[in-house]
Amino acid sequence: MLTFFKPLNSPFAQMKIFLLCALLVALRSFAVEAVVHDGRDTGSFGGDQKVVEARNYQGRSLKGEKGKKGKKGKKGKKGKKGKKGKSYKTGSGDDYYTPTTTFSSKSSKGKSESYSSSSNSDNAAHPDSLPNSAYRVKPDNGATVFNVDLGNIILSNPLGVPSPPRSYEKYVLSGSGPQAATIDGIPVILVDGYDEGTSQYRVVYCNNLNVGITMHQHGMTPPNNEDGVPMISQYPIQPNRCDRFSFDLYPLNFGTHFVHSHYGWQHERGLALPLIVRGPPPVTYPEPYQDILKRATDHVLYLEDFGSFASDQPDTNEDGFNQEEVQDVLIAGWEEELYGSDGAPPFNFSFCMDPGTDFDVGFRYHLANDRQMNDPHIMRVERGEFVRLRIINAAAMSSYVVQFNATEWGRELPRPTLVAVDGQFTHPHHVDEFGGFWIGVAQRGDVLLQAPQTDGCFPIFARNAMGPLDGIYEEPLFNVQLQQAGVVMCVGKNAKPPPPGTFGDLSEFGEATGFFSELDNGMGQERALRAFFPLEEKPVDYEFLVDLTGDNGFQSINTVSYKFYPGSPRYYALPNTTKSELPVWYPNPIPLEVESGKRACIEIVNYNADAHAMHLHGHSYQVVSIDGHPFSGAMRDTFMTQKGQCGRARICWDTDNAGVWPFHCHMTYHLMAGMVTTVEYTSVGEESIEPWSKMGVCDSV
Ligand SMILES: [Cu+2]
Repeated sequence: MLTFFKPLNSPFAQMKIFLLCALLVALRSFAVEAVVHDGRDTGSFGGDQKVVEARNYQGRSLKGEKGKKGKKGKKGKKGKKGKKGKSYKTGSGDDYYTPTTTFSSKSSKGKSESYSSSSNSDNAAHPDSLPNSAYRVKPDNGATVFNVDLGNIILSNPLGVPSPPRSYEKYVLSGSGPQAATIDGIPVILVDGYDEGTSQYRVVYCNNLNVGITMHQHGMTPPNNEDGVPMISQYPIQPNRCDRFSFDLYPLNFGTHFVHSHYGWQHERGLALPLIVRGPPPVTYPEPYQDILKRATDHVLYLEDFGSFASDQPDTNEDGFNQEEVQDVLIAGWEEELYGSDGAPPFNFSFCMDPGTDFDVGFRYHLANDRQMNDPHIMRVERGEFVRLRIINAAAMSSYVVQFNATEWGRELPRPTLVAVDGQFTHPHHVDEFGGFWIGVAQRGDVLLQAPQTDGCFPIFARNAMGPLDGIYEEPLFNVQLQQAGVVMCVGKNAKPPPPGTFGDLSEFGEATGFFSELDNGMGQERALRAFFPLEEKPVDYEFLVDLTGDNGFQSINTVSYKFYPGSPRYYALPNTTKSELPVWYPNPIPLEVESGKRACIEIVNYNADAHAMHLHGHSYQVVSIDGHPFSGAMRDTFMTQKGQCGRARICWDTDNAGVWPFHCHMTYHLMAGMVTTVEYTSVGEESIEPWSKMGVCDSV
């Protein structure tokens, strides 16, 4: 399985591969030019020279330059058979097929994405600029295919203000095949896992947009080259091409996850969907929950925020598709503080800020299962039916508290009970203990319910966990009663769903306490959760300190802002490098380096006024202490920090999945501003790894 890490035997062979890659890259650029002249705008392109320079830089090994030994020259791509690298093929013949869905007329209109309207020129050379040809990988028999298109969503009542419905552009996914399903009105990737033997994730994504995409299986633990991060683990899937993701699933992968693009702003623009791996509950799980898990029906509560705007300029991003405009407003504000203005001195962001009472970014809409609360999805269940409600927070910036408003629940399970977070079992936890289930950005939670024994309809609300408002915002901009989404559960055949508008607000709830601060309920819940399968006792091999520094958007980790491709290196701290010398994409200057088979821990310290949803790719970690108080907390892939005051949390994991794995804030505007680092394996057993070597330069041409 790890053969693709194997180094080539001779430096001469490596050189040949490198030269071949450089040649192919150069040829590719000519083809791209032809596409541009054809009038199709598929992004930004640059000359051959710049593209090859970027490759050279990559191949040169930053680590080697820093004086670390034994890692140079392991760049070729070898033996990655059966992996998704195969999917970019050229030529003709049986390997290719014409998709059954045609290009949507919208997606070929030439609307292209840009990533920062003020810095597009920095991205002139896009190494992922491949010719836009009609080649597609042929799915295996029985593979599931998901098409990515540009569609529309019709919404009304922005911020609760009655208004005529209006249409917004939003990415949509539609699938067919054994792992495609529709649950509660939305498309879902649904995989059956088995206790004995492995099952396989086998999904082909077809890109019908005119811009590259990547697809990240959030919460999965695949081989590194199936991770879906642009230019770290894969080339973006080019327009009118498909890419296959195929990897084994194990019992620890059973659970509730989601898939989202890791490219630019695409996730916030709707390029995401639920991923559910079903499987039997642990045989040791306590009763009656184990039995109820076997009998429960799967339902989905899928949360998104939509229509971002800069909070102090509410008219930004009016079409819902111009996140760059919001980011530019934020950056201008942060830079003013950073460099000082109007006689104010420059602000030092590396000290412990007080918890923020406001948000940089607001949202006009909160959606549950693609719908607003004034016209919610109706979830039909039988009297006394057991429901496993799989809650997914796919929002860009918003955290929620999910409240279950039935006055009485079933007899065998009289209280809604949390059994898993982030796809990992916890000890059963009654969610009413903290006033609902608190779910941070990118987190998931599985709540067991038993429907009441009498007919009726009741809402399940997800309220934006905004924090104390302190009268900062005027209604209706941040009317807390309207900052919510939800579904309506209707029990029994005779229950009549409410007319649209009936559940447009939630009249009864207390002060909108925040998720994040010292005494808030989200943090209370985190402290109360206990992993059902905690890490084994083991000495710690790596202790990392990760300081979240910077203002609400001048985001950095240990004072370095790193960005994923194609974000421009607007903020950076590559040692001894000026901006003009940077290639368009470059290795993380300060990764967290580990070897395989070890125990690693990170102490996260949040200097920042805002909270952050810290997500590690490719692993589950355990929350083992908060503010210095040790406990056997939940296994997670995303931890929501406290706001400000240098709140601390410690997470630990086993280094059992080699590769280059991002560790980043999942809140879109923080991520895009650079709150990213990487965990990089330096060896697998006896072999050393050159990070960046495994992406497969040649595979993609
Ligand atoms: Cu953040």
